[in-house]
Amino acid sequence: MRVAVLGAGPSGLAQLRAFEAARVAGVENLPEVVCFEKQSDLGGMWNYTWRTGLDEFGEPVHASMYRYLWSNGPKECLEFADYSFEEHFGKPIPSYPPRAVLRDYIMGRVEASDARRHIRFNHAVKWVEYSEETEKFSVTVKDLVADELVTEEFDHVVSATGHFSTPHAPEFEGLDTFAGRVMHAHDFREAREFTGRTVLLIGSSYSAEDIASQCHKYGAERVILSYRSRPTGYAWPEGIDEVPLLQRLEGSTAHFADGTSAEVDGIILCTGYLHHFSYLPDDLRLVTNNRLYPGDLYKGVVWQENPKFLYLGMQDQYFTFNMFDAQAWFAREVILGHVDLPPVAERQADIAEWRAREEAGTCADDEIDFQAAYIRDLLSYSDYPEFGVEQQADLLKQWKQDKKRDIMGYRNLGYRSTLTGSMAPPLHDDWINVLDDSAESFLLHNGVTDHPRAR
Ligand code: FAD
Ligand code: NA7
Repeated sequence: MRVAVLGAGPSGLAQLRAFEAARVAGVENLPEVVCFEKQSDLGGMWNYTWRTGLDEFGEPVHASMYRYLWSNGPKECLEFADYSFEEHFGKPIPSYPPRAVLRDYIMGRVEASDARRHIRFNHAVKWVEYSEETEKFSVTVKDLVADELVTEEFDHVVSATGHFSTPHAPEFEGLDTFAGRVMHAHDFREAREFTGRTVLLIGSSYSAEDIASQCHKYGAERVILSYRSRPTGYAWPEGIDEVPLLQRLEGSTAHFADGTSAEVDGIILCTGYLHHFSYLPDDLRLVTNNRLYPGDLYKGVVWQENPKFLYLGMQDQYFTFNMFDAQAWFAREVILGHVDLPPVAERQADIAEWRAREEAGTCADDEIDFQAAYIRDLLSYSDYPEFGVEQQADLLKQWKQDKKRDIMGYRNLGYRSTLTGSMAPPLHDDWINVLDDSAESFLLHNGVTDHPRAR
């Protein structure tokens, strides 16, 4: 049996780890697993690149992360159950590490296993097709270095190519004649571009709030957040304002729905992302908005129309790395035939039940509890280690409150690991003052001296 894993970000790596864990546990007759990754290294979204648009091979740049990005949730709520932060760094570290530190952690678990040898880097998946006749998938990939297309057959395919990469970029009147910089959050890289300037951000979710904080931190004169449905509602410091939706631009003047206007130097569309699968035919392609329980996926993972095709990480996310693990361990059990899939109608009823439960939620705490319940359900199907999902849900609710209390200061706080019981130390200085986000600087300032990145 052959399994193709598409993408070597946290979700794809979780799938490789899941099979590796089975091998170590002595499970026999495991499939051959091949992971295709279009980037030259693993880590997915956590790899930083200065590139935007197309990469050196003409492929769309996957990365949406930017310089100075720090975790926007406590690391205690994404900790791998089988590899704690303390195991990786040798001691407790603060709860909100910068991007490079989280990437180091992701890499650490991979390097401690044999996962890397399964990955074909610089291989972009171009097309996947299922044959009813052979009951196999043909996966066509482009070897970007050799510049040639290759097609191979697989019994199962796991799509783990992420869904925060293809911009959803709506039109606004006057954008086409605006004299300043216009970009989507996907292409944002360097906050200092806006030092001393006024930047308008459209949107009021994670990208908008984080890019606003960044631009403020790195010296933007003014940041204006323009919302469609509701403002973020945070007590922003002076220099960050919230206004209703942009109606039109006249030259560099932005006009908003409440009749106010402002002169702006640049505009960033923080308007979310599309689930986009250029390599899939309609009968395998997930069509959804960004929500906690996309339709057509049994247990959020197994494609209804063809259960040999599976998706990881397609949900909107409170939990991240450990949820991907729970999904990957479940997917492994499905692929190995250790989980008996119920008939199609029963699966459909299960999906409908979860979606009704999601829709009954009325606030962020309900959403957190929903995702925790979803993960708890997944865990009942595999031997993925216990990690205190409900305790982590409580931490996420605490995080919400801490953010509400102090949007520019919440990253100074520490939380207790549900795995090790250790309390994270507070950040060495106020986050707003820490301009160097390198792993080396973070680790040294937070007392981690014997980790390779700190030497
Ligand atoms: P990705 O990380 O997106 O990985 C997908 C992989 O698939 C990539 O390596 C990509 O190159 C590859 N791929 C895509 N298409 C192809 C193809 N055709 N062929 C071959 N390979 C392909 N999460 C947190 O927990 N904390 C945070 O602070 C946080 N901040 C975020 C900030 C931003 C700006 C964004 C965009 C996301 C953030 N996230 C955060 C969520 C983040 O997406 C997840 O943590 C995680 O990266 C998702 O993992 P994934 O493997 O599902 O997808
Ligand atoms: P999200 O969380 O999907 O949010 C998208 C935002 O964009 C949300 O505020 C939307 O407003 C807004 N939006 C969408 N379409 C429009 C239009 N047409 N006009 C105005 N505003 C619009 O995406 P994010 O990028 O913030 O976060 C995604 C991930 O990236 C997340 O995991 C982060 O950690 C980083 P709405 O509230 O729907 O009215």
